[in-house]
Amino acid sequence: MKKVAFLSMVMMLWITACEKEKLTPTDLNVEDRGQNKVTVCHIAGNGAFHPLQVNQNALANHLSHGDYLPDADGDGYTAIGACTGSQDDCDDTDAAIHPGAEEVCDGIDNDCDGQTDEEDIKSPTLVCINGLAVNMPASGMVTQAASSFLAYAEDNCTPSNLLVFSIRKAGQGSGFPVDTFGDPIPSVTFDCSELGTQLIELWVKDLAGNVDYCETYLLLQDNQFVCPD
Ligand SMILES: [Ca+2]
Ligand SMILES: [Ca+2]
Ligand SMILES: [Ca+2]
Ligand SMILES: [Ca+2]
Repeated sequence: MKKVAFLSMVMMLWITACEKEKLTPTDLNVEDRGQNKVTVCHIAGNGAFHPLQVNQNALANHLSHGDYLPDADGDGYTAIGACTGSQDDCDDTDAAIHPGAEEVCDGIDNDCDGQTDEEDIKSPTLVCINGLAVNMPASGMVTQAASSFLAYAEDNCTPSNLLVFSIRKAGQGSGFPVDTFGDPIPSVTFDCSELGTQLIELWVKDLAGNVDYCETYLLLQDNQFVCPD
């Protein structure tokens, strides 16, 4: 009996000692291990990646063998398709870009929601020229580009060269003019039945889909008597 009691005591002491030594997951940080550990996506023999903790000084070696850092830019979000972590950093080379980042006007999807500059709710500024006089050519048809009615356009977000323009004869529809394919309409065409002042709408759209329009006119003249009386 004495022997059993003694052994039990030894066991208890041993267990207590072990409990003291046991590290909780929160203790398993860099300091306690005395060396810098980093998580890599380690490539296995079958080509699959799985997370692996490696020593900092072995990192270069791992990377050269096909492993990669799941959060290469260190913003706390791992790359889309990474082996571990949030897997939602749409640009893992730029720490300013990640879910929850502020969306700013820069032509980039800053917050990784799949939309670019979606905070832009301001319509472009658009100014038409004050009318355009055109003489009917021998063909009896005049096609005028939308750009020929534009004086000035600017947006708070979309660069001017990325603004989209479209045109229609006034009163022949509403909203941003599109053709049957949904594409903007680049020009308007007039014939001999439309001599005189013809109102047109010039429309502009920014990358966020905000639109505006201005109205001006084409004065169609027939100085060379092309059109039948
Ligand atoms: Ca990242
Ligand atoms: Ca990022
Ligand atoms: Ca966005
Ligand atoms: Ca942006």
